[in-house]
Amino acid sequence: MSNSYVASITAPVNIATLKYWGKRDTNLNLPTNSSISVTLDQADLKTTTSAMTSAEFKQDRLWLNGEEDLKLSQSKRLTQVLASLKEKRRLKEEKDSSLDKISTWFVHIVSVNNFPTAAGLASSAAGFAALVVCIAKLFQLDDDMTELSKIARQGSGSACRSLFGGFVAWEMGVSEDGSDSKAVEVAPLSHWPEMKACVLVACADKKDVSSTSGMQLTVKTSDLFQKRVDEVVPQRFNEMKKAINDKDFALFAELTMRDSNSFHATCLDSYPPIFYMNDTSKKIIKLVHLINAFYNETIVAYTYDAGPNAVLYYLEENELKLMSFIYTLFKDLSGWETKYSVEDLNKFI
Ligand code: 2P0
Repeated sequence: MSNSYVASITAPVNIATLKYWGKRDTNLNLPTNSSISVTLDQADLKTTTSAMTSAEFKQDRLWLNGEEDLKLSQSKRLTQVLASLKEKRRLKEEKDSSLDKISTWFVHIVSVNNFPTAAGLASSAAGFAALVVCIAKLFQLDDDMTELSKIARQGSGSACRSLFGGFVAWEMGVSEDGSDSKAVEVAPLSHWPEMKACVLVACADKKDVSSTSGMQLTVKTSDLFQKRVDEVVPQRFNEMKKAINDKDFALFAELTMRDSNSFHATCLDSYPPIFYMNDTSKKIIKLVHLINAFYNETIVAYTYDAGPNAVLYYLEENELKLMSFIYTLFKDLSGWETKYSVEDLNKFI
């Protein structure tokens, strides 16, 4: 019998291009609509998580970014996720009596983000995805990523999409127990390796309205919300999957920008309204539309999560075209007035 087991893993951030916003079941984290995301390259934004289990440990403990996080270790979601993984390990031990009974031991977890936490850059997505995959590795579970995505989903909805690289769909499912609400791969990154993303940090502070409470307020109070989940998203979900499969950037970009706008419109339509974007975010939106108009081609798309920071999607072949504007203008967006026209952009390149 071993005295301890260890495992380590990294999980990348995913940024939704078709947004999850609204729960039909808050306990199981079941969404009101399906969503799609692109999982960013691991080298850039990621969570690294290590876990150890030992017969000597006296309680489950978690350190987040170097500090022990009492709030998280007492959180219902974390407890639920750990309990589900321990139950899977227990079933495995039941089938194979030669295995150590580590499902009864406590776990110590250390997790580090290499980017601002809770600033609308999907930190909970990478965090819970890393946690679930790390503990599954620690427990030597045989479940595939789609199966594990159902557990990650209970930690944080968007986390289920970070178990896959590339282009990922979270299928909302219809069952009450959540057994069909899971992440599936739409296409691997190798299908469209030219796709690139860049993050423009407009503000790295923590957001003041958490996603969980923000989406509940939207579900309860927004008139626009029902149309979004009944009509807009189901159609967009199929169109976006097709755009990805066809590698149709112009369509992918338009759907992405429209969906970001639609999601933020339901936030603004909540009562009291929720503002995630700031003035810099709005200037970036204006700039992106001007750049596309300047080239007479859609070369870049923006999307915003529950925060003011922009994620821009573009194809590698257009990187120089895009960055010539971004480098010149983003560092001084305070002087950038929204009244600029396409012709004015000539001054900046
Ligand atoms: C998304 N967001 O699809 C959307 C777009 C933010 C805006 O998923 O309550 O942290 O933990 O399930 O996953 C953020 O919500 O919320 C999110 P919970 P989560 O990425």
